[in-house]
Amino acid sequence: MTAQTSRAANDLVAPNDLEAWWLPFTANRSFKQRPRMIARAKGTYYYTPEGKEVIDGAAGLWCCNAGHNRDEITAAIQAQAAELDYSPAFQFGHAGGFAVASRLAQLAPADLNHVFFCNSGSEAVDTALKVALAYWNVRGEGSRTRLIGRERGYHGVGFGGISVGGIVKNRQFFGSLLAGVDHLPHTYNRAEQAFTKGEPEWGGHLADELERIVALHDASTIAAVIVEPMPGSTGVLPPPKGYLQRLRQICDKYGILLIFDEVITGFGRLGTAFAAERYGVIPDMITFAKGVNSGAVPMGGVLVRQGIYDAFMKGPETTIELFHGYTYSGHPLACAAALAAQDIYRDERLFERAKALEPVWADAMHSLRGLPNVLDIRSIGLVGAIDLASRPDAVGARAFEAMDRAFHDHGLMIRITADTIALSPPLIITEEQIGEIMDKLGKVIRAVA
Ligand code: PXG
Repeated sequence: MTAQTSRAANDLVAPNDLEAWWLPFTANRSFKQRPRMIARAKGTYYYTPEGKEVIDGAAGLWCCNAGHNRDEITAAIQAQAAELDYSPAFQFGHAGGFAVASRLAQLAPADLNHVFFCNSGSEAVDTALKVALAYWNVRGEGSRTRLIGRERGYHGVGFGGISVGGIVKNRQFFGSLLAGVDHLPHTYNRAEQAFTKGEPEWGGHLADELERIVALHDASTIAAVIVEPMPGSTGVLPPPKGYLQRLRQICDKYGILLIFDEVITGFGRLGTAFAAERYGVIPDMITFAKGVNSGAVPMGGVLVRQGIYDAFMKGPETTIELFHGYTYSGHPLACAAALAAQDIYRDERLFERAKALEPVWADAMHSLRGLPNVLDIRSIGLVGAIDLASRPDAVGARAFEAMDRAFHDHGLMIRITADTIALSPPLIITEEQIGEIMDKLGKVIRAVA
């Protein structure tokens, strides 16, 4: 590697060995036979090492909400690296961290006004679950240890996250997970909801399943309920009308904390800063990551309500109040990127833009109805999904081929899960580019028929 150490990684136009990097959530052997390589990006487009343009239908992995390689974010990261590369967050602080925390507190609804920083959505989820458990301890209700997640939930890959999560493959290989976890049923029902734009009418009553879980375990054993307001990874499942409101009511009735995992829905994806705002439901904690700095530097965190923070601020003032944190909590480069990204969101009114484009996006997505094997199309905000019929005895094969062909043959990047194609473009996308994505996707769906 010595000859190459002074060269930027993306200068390696033709890497000669793809073996060493064990790619995450990837079919490694097939990738290494036919790699999908990205060399650079700008705005709504990626470029391959050969210079071919690929339109980004997924905002990276649902994170580059302001588009790629924004000059303002690049400049902020460069300036910060030259000024203060790193400073510890245990017992010390730096201005950028406080600035981002204040900014997010202002952006979040109600009194969700304290921020605990970490470096990913997975860490954000595990942090929120630990804060919930510790909160009940400091409140003198240590019997509240049970955590309630939901089927088809994705809360990252930490042991806490996969325990409350509801994806079989993410759980089945990893032992006994956390004890004392239960799950709500998911809210998707194709027979009742197929081809709905936005929130489906059917399914609000499923929140009442929480009553059943409380009746089984007793509220005095339940610490928190965690849900994505709109599950993204498992195929974009907009919440049925009234569902989240009902969940909040039941949590209030029994004094259970409600955590919204907004790692995908945060920062404009549904046309508001947070989904909590779209639905008028105030959770006790919000987890975020991804879009907080438009995916430019790893960053995540948890927004907590005043009352939760206050509950910990007791005892001698030199005592550590929460035994939790990460070396890179509030990393200066991540903070600099976050401030720049938040400026872009505000100045370009990107959350409002997502809201204004929602009907255009919905019509464009649903224009693919009737193509071969399309079983359902869902859309909400600037996100959507298409369920394709699986090939006999080969779940996932059709969508995998669609993803591969989209990239190689049509210059389009999409996300897939089983035989579902998911789209979540950067919020800067134009109507013309929405047309480009749908045109290409239509060709892809026909090609894999
Ligand atoms: N919670 C939610 C709701 C997420 O969507 C995480 C937690 C974990 O975040 P980290 O930063 O630890 O990956 C996520 C992540 C996909 C896809 O295409 C989705 C995610 C990540 C990668 C791919 O479905 N979501």
